[in-house]
Amino acid sequence: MDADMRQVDAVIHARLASQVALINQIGSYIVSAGGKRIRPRLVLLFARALGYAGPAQHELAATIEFIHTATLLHDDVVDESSLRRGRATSNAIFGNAASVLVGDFLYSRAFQMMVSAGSPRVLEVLADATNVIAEGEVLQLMNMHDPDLSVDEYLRVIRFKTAKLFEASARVGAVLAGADAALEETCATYGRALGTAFQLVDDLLDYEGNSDELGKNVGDDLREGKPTLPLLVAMQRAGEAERTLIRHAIEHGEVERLPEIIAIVRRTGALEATRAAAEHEAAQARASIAALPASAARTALLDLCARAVHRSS
Ligand code: GRG
Repeated sequence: MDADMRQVDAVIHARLASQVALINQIGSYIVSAGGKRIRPRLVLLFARALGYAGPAQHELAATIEFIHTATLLHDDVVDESSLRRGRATSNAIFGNAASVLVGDFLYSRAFQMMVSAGSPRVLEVLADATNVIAEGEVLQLMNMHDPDLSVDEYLRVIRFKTAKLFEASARVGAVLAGADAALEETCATYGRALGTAFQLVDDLLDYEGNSDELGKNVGDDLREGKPTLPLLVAMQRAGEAERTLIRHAIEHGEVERLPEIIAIVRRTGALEATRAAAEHEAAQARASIAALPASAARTALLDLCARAVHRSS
């Protein structure tokens, strides 16, 4: 697997190349900062779990990492974030315009790569996924500063903005291996549940985590007035005065009272509730692939479920 991931990295570096210097500079800045490479790993693991060992997997795994990287560049501009992968964000260093445009380069390069892979089904999966991710971001924008957001609406956003690319990664691995529609759906169910668990933990780490380990600033969600599950649960469980404080912070994006809000979130058990929701999704992911033939790849997919929930970065 490590050798395969090195091949994916080689494709990433090769396909990053452009005749435009600033693209090379920003592209290698964000790519060399690393990242966990979970989505390309999913492509390889599903391909392998279903018996595929052909050459297209590295190219398509890299394609998905490019789509992911493009969304990060755009997201950091939208969120005005200053720290990502333990470094100053690209927007902080090179500015918003350059970040958005290099995101466009990576996104369109990903489409060149998937077209050359020559599978209409892969094209369809990735075109649909990127469209849903964009819908998720717009939905999230519409939900900003809304303390009355329902848990269902919150879950809809995370299934769109995050779980969809996990789902697409699993589907692409399955398509490569020639899976029929039912087997592709099995893999998609895993990806959707794992991606949902992953974002739930992302949202909890924004309150529980530590910026050094996370590589990004904690408290960013509150600063932006994002009503994530830790806050929604804390509001349900807190008394009147504390609920008013959280509502006000969501409405106005107040970060000054972050320590008080973290204390309420902790005391009401909202972090445990968020982790329990993530555990529930991870269990669904595990259950969905229980019937796949036993293999090292399937074991790695099962392990990934635990790692998605019990992580600090
Ligand atoms: C360019 C298709 C396209 C859409 C733009 C801005 C936007 C619309 C989408 C943003 C979607 C987004 C960033 C969702 C959050 C997903 C998430 C949890 C990112 C962090 O993933 P990790 O932890 O990152 O896997 P690393 O750094 O490990 O790669």
